[in-house]
Amino acid sequence: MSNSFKHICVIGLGYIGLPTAATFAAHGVKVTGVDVNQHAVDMINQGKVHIVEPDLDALVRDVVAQDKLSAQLTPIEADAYIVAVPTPFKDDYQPDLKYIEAAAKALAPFLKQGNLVILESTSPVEATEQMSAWLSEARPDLTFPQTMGEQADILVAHCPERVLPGKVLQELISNDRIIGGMTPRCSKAASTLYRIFVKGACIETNARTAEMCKLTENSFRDVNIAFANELSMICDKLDINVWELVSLANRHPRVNILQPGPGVGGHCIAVDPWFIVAKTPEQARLIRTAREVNDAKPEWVIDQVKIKIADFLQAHPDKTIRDVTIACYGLAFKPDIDDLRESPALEITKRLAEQGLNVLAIEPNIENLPHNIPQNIRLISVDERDSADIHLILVDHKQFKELNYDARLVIDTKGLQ
Ligand code: SAJ
Repeated sequence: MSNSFKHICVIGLGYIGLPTAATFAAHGVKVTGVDVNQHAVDMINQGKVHIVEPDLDALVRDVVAQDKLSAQLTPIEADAYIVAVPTPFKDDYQPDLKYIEAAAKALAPFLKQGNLVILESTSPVEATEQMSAWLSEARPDLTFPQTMGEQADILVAHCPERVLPGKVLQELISNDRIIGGMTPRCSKAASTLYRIFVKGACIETNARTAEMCKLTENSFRDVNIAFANELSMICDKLDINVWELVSLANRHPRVNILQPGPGVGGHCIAVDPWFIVAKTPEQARLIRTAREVNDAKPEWVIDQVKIKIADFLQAHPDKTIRDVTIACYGLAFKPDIDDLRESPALEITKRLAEQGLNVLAIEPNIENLPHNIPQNIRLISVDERDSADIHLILVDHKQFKELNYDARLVIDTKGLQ
């Protein structure tokens, strides 16, 4: 299929949509980005970014200056649409597709025969078919793959993103891409679109397999991290250094255990496995248990802190809990980034402050603490850490790897000691 994608419309300009829109624009495609957030739209149209991702600011500045990317609040006629909106879960861990529904309803009035609509958001199995059904309801004058197969007017596919925050711009281009069309013709069209910039392989499959593939990748990682986290709690009971254990076990040619930590954060790995559990609760027993193990890890870390506080107070009978100062090393959800969203490190730090401790937060990747956290947390630099009685390592930022922890009361959730 020759490339007939001259103008695309990307709906949702967040951590995935904006880098994708900017990368298409940098490869010569005219891109209209759409977001419901007026602030994001205004920033982008000024050539600025509202999210943090290495090199994204320069890329957006260039493509906006060249008139290749612009942003607005509502969709527009285009050759292809990419939906990259959030897919959270509700209180009962059921997926919430309201943003996909809203995007489908917003773009439907602009559809014309031959258009391709791609769902990029990580989604539960059958979400692509559901999106196509919403489009069809809104446009009874057009035909869609679920009823007309290869003869449909509109092509629909699921092409999940798989990029690692912090390396988005490289991985968008270099990663292999799973292309799940509702029909083979839909897959071919979507492959043609992504080949504009993807240097990895574009591998065609059906929409359900593509949906499940993305959920499987993140569940695989979650289960492996849960295994590591469970080992860390077992090793604590048995007085074994879990990091030494993992590194020794990983010398086996067919063993590759991930690293324990204070819990699993971010917006993907702690969410996506629930989409499998919600669909197949009877079968997804291991996947559910992994989620529960990882979600329970922050509580276990807090219990470890309580044990250390008790030790400290026993050694200092003149002091009470209000005299204890704890330094929390790292607030981000993983090393060497400034992203505090869904971060177990931040959660643990907040919970400790709520218990009345004096909390010093050491987070070299931020300049100010978020507004909504307890007042007794103070942001300090690494050099000021010696005013703390207890040292809690929560993130393996590169700055923390060089420090000496000798002669201090340390709780090390990342194996830096
Ligand atoms: N973590 C550990 N131990 C490890 C590795 C990670 O505790 O050995 C923790 C991290 O500290 C963090 C959480 O897991 O809190 C998630 O971090 P991550 O680096 O594993 O993943 P994300 O959320 O930044 O990105 C993942 C990636 N998925 C996989 O590696 C399978 C990325 O490729 C996906 O595109 C992304 O989710 C997504 O958008 O779904």
